Amino acid sequence: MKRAFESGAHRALKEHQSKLAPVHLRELFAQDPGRFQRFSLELGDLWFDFSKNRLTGETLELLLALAREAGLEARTAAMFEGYPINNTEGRAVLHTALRNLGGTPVMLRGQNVMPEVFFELSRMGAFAESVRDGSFRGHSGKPIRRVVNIGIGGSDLGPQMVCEALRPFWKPGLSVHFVSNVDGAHLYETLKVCDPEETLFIVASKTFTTLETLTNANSARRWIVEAFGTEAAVARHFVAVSTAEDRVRSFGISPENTFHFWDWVGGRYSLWSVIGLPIAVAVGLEGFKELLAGAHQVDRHFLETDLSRNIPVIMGLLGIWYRNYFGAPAHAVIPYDQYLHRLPAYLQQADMESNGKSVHRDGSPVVGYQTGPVIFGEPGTNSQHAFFQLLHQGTGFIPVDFLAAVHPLHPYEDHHRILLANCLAQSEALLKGRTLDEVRREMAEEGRSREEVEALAAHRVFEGNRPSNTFLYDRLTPRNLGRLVALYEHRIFVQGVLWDVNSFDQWGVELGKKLAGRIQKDLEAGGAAGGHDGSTAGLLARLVRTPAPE
Ligand code: G6Q
Repeated sequence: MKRAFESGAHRALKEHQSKLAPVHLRELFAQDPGRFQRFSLELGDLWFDFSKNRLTGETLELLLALAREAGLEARTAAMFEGYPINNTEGRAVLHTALRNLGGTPVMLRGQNVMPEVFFELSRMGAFAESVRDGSFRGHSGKPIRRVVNIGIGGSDLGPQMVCEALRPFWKPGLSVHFVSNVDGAHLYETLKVCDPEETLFIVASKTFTTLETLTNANSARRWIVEAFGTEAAVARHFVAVSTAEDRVRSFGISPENTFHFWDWVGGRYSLWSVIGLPIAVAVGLEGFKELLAGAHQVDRHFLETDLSRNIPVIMGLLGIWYRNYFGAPAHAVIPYDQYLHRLPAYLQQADMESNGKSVHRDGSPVVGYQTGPVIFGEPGTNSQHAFFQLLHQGTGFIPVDFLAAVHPLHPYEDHHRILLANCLAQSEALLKGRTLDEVRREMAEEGRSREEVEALAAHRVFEGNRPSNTFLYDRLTPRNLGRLVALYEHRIFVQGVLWDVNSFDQWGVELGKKLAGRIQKDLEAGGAAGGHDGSTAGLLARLVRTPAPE
């Protein structure tokens, strides 16, 4: 099959882009009073408005043709059906099975994976409930009040983002913490607020070989053993989440305290597995299942809805439109929802580790087009006072996703109105901009002198025509959060298919790890063994010669 970017659909899109590029979004809205309805989609109580994009019905048709050229529907089916689409690691990609609560069989190499999925889910759920109701106790008999997840990357960002998002649903008196960085400050500052008698550590590592996680877990283990004066305490203060049972056992965590998942769950797609244990502890098994149910609804929507009304497909195609036809270097995700403050960080990994690739699935180089953009963001309104200047008036444009809840999960309704007003105002400002004439008129009305108007007017012009999507959901419930995360996951998948890259491997993180091992040896030996570039050798020499401060 030809790649999408070698197809007639691609050539047609390039031509179409050159016609549409000079057209302002103001004109598109003026021409079509039904634009908002025409370019909005609904799923449950989630509303997806993509009308503020630089597109017409024809653009959408052409983008859909590009998706068909890429064989999107067949590739989607292959993922859901357990084909080893992660071809460089020879693995299936079946995180969707983890939220398949209806239990329809999901076959992998002739075996239905659902019984083991449900088995681990119920083990995890029972354990989480025993921590929540106080029946699981620490070594000295006290109930657990703090749970510390030790993991990094996919074994940290997902559960952390979800726990933060669902804070209003946490069980009072029980808190979850996340330690990821090998920088000892992370563990040190976390342990300061923990009492060993009431603390449970979850060591979360798919491979159980990750240096950062094992270093933190060993230090936490020492902290427990020193506090209780016996190794026996480890059994009541440590559990593990992993695919590598033997390594967990050698670390000293028993099989009863180990929760399993499988190599067909990618790290950055694993929050739906037992990697979600901190979520289940914080919000309970029912809350966790609601999260799964929301994601499952999106899976069905993605699989069953015609491409033209398929939310993740449209999200993905819009990203392709800006990245590959307008040269947008980045994509901003701005939740006007403080509870989603870790969502941009989570999506940075999910998207950039998945689609930050420069070879095709068959290993041939990607030539002539760009793949994944930079993903970034911060909650609104904070981001307005930080980097929105560039979004409004920088050279080029960066498409933005706005996310907001219709109703808050806190009592301050007046704050919420201000928050929502700002969210809508930003997308409107990006769309409309402000022309030179409008600036002149406004300044004259403010009573500014002609000289002042001439000196400042150009600085106050916003060209507008900058695209955005807006997601509105009723409340940030576990179900809505599940929906949102799954939408972004499938958006990533769609884009990976169109770029023909493997979105499920991450070879790009290997080299740094390998070199860190060598440099660590150099640091321990007090000097470089050679083979480094001049800068690295120079920095290493400074580090080993610099004595510790008194
Ligand atoms: C995610 C990546 C990566 C991984 C971490 C932690 O998709 O593979 O972020 O999750 O390196 O790995 P472990 O869970 O094996 O410790």
